[in-house]
Amino acid sequence: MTPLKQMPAWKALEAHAATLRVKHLRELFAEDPKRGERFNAEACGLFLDYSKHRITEETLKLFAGLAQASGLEERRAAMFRGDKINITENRAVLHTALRAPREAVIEVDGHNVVPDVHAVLDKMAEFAESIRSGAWTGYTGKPIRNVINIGIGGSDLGPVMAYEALRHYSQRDLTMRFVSNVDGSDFAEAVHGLDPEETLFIVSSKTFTTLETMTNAHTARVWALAKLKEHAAVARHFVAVSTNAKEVAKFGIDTANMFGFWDWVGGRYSMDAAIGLSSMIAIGAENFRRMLNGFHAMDEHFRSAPLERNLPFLMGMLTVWYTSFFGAETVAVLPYDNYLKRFPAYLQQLTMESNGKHITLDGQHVDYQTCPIFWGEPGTNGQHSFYQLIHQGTRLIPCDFIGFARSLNPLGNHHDLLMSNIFAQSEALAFGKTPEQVKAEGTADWLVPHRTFEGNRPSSVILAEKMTPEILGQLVALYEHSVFVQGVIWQIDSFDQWGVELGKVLAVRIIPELESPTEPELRHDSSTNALIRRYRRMKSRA
Ligand code: G6Q
Repeated sequence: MTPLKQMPAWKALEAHAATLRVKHLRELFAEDPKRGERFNAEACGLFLDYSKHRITEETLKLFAGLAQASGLEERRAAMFRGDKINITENRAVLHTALRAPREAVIEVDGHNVVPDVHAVLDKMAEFAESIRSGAWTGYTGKPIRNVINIGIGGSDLGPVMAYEALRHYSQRDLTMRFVSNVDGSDFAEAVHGLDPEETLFIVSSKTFTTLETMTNAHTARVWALAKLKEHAAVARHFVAVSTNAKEVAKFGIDTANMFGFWDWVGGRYSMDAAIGLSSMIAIGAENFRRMLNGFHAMDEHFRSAPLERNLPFLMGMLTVWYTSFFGAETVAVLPYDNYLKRFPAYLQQLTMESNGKHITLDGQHVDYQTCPIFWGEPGTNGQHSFYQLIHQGTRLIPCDFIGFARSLNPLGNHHDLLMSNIFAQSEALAFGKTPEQVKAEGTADWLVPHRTFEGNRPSSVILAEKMTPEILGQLVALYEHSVFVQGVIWQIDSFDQWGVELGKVLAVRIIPELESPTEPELRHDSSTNALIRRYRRMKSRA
């Protein structure tokens, strides 16, 4: 593989970037007054306005050139085909199979996985409906009223985000809660006020060995059995989502109540696999399928739309563009929809666990930046806090604004007020306010620099008609594939997570040193040793 920076297509983009770094968005709009009507693309139910980016038609051509030189289309085909593109774990990457229609054929090692996917979906649907209808009862015969998902990372962030995003569609007499942190307070608060007789735990863990999840699951069993007494109650109050039947059985969960998935589904790409069981219980099987249809529609768009109209491609390349050629270190994701309040947190894992890497597929250290830091909050709240830095700070922060034409809760003029902020913010970021404009408002000379906005801050606006299960699926798949595009250009494996694996090993080594009744012999560095000693002293004083 030709190293990225030696590719003529990269060099061409680099030279082109030099001409655009000194151009203001005001000039780009002045030279091309209709760009706002042209630099946009639409797919499924999503409309993307990318005209307020520091690009021209030439940039788009060079993006396509780099994609071609990087073999993007072949890599995309390899992913959809089920090739083992996750090379460090020797695994296929087939989250797209999770939402493929029943009749599709996608093979891994000669085996068509689509019937397996649908068998699990059908089993999930049957179970979810039995909980929703009250047909599934707890050990003492009471219907389940509370569902608690225990999982962490990819086994938590997607379910939490999807539950919040689709809460409008959820069955309101079911209480849904999520426990992820090994901090006992997370568990204690999640079960606060709940009756074990009416509570179902979904233990979600691909490996069924993750320390946080297993600790919480054991605590949950103790909590439930304190009231239910009989060990046989576990089978009515615990189900598992996992790929590890052996460990599930060891825990005491009936494997008939285990919902499986496969090693070709990465944790952060698993919210539409069985890891979405809590979502399905909340919104029902029909709405869950609508969400999968949304994912699939975006998959098909990514697979077949020409690059110049391909939303994930455009968004992925824009991230590469600012990261590599404008020194941008972060991307802000700003949903103007309260239901999407956990979307930025979800995207943090999707983007940064996927592309936060510095070794190429060839095993070389990269000599360029890879994944930027993704962050964000629901928009209007952010406007009263960190937007100051986006407007007038010293860093370039490309923004993704996400908004809807219709509110699910139309109240007076709330929605127009909300949406006017998206349009106003992206306009102000791009065009700013010149010293002349500020002076013309009668501002005192000394105040003018403070009240001037340089502008030239790029942003995308993503619009959809209203928040639906389909649209959520499309949005998530849009970012999944955008992450894929970035990973291909940066020549990294977007589908492993050795940094996460490290954390799983390290803490385990220290636990006995914290718990040992006698002073342990510590062999860490002097800082870690001193911290462990101080923690032991403080804890024994308390
Ligand atoms: C995701 C990561 C990681 C994983 C968690 C939980 O891509 O692999 O976030 O999801 O560490 O792992 P388990 O599901 O195995 O408990």
